[in-house]
Amino acid sequence: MALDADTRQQLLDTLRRFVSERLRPLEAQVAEDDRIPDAVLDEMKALGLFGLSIPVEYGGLDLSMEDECLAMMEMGRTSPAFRSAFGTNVGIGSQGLVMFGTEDQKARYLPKIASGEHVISFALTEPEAGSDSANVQTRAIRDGDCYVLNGTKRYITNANRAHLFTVMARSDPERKGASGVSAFVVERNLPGLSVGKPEKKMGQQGAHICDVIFDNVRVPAENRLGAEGEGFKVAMQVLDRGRLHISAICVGVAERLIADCVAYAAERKQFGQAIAGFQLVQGMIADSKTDALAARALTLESARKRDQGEPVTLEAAAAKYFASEMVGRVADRAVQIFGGAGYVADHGIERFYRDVRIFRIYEGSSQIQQVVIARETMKRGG
Ligand code: COS
Repeated sequence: MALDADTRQQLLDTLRRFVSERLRPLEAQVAEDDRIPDAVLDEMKALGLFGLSIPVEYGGLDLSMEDECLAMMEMGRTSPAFRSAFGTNVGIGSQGLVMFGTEDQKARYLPKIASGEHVISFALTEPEAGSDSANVQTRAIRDGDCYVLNGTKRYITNANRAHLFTVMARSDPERKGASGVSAFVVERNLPGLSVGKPEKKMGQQGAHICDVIFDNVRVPAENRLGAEGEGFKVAMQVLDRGRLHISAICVGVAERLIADCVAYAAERKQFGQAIAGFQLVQGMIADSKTDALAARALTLESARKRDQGEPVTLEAAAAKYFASEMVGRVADRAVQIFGGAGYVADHGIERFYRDVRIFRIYEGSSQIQQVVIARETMKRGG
C-alpha cells in the first residue's frame, strides 16, 4: 500500500531522528560488543520496523516497495547491522509467507513476525549450494502428514534469534535441479533442529549468521509454502524483492558516507586550507555523489515498477549489482578522503568499509546478478 505524502514524510522523519539520535551514538559500542542492546530492539519493535512489509490485517504497515526502499535509505545512514536485526522479518524471511502463504499460515505466523515477537530467517544457502542455489541437498521427505527434514543450512542471518525459518529443501530426491525443491515454514522448537554458533565475520558486528542443522525434523505438511516442487521459484521471487531492499540500504550507507566525507573535508586542513578546496578531493566527492544518485534513481524506479505489478527480475538484479558495487566504491573513496584517519578505527570509516563488503556477496553475488541481467536481457531481446 502506498502511503500518502504526509504519512510517508512523517515515517521518514521519524526514522531519520531514530537513526541520528538513537542508533548513531551506539555504532562503535555495537561493533565492539557484537550485540545490539535489547532496549534498542524493543524500540525498533515499537516503531513497527519488524512489520514494515507485512499486510495491515496481520499487524504490519504494508509499505509499498517504493516506501520500503525510502525507509531503508534512511536506515542505511547508520551501521547496517541495525537493519539486519529486522531485515529478515521485513524481507527474505517473511516474504515467502506473504506472497505464497495460505490464509491459515499467514494468520498463524505473520502477526508475531510483524510485531517482532518472532524473528524469521531465510534458509536457502548450504555448504554446497551458495550461488548454485538450485543444488540444495537438504532433504524433505514426505512421511504421512509430515515432511522429514535432514541437512545443513549455512550462513543463515538471524538464525541465533530466530523462532521461525523459511526453508528450501529437496522434496523429490530423484529430481536434481530446481524442480525438486519445496519451501516450508519451520518452527525453531521442533525436535532435531539446532543452530550453530554465530560465525566470526569481517564486518557488520551485531548481525549474526549461523548454521542451521536439521536432524530428522518432522515438519507438518500444512507448513509447506506453495505447491510441492515450487520452492525454488518461491525463493527466487523472494530474492527479486530482497535485492531491491538491499539496494536501498546500499544507497543509504553511501549517502551517510558522503555526508561524513563532506564534513571531514571542510574541517581537515592541509597545505594551509581545508582539503575540501582541493579539486582532487572534490573529484572523489563528485564521483561518489554521482554514483549514489544513480543508484537511488535505479532502485526507486525498479521499486515503482514492482509496485505496478510488473516483473522486476532484471531490474532488481541490476539495482543490486550497481548499488552494492557503488557503495564499495564510495566506502573506498571515503577511506581515501579521510586518509590515515579513515584507516584507524576512531572515525568508523574503516568499519563501514568492512561492513559494505558483504553487499556484493549475499542475496546473490555481483557475478550472479550479471548472469541474471544478461539472461533476462537476452530473453527480452535487448
Ligand atoms: N522468478 C520466478 N521464477 C524464477 C526466477 C525468478 N526470479 N528465477 C528463476 N526462476 C525459475 C525459472 O523460470 C525456472 O523455472 P522453469 O524450470 O519452470 O523454467 C526455474 O526457476 C529454474 O531457474 P534457472 O534454470 O534459471 O535456475 P539456475 O539453476 O540456472 O539458477 C540463478 C539461476 C543462478 C539465477 C539462481 O540460482 C540464483 O539466483 N542464485 C543465487 C542465489 C542467491 O541469491 N543466494 C543468496 C542466498 S540468500 S542470502
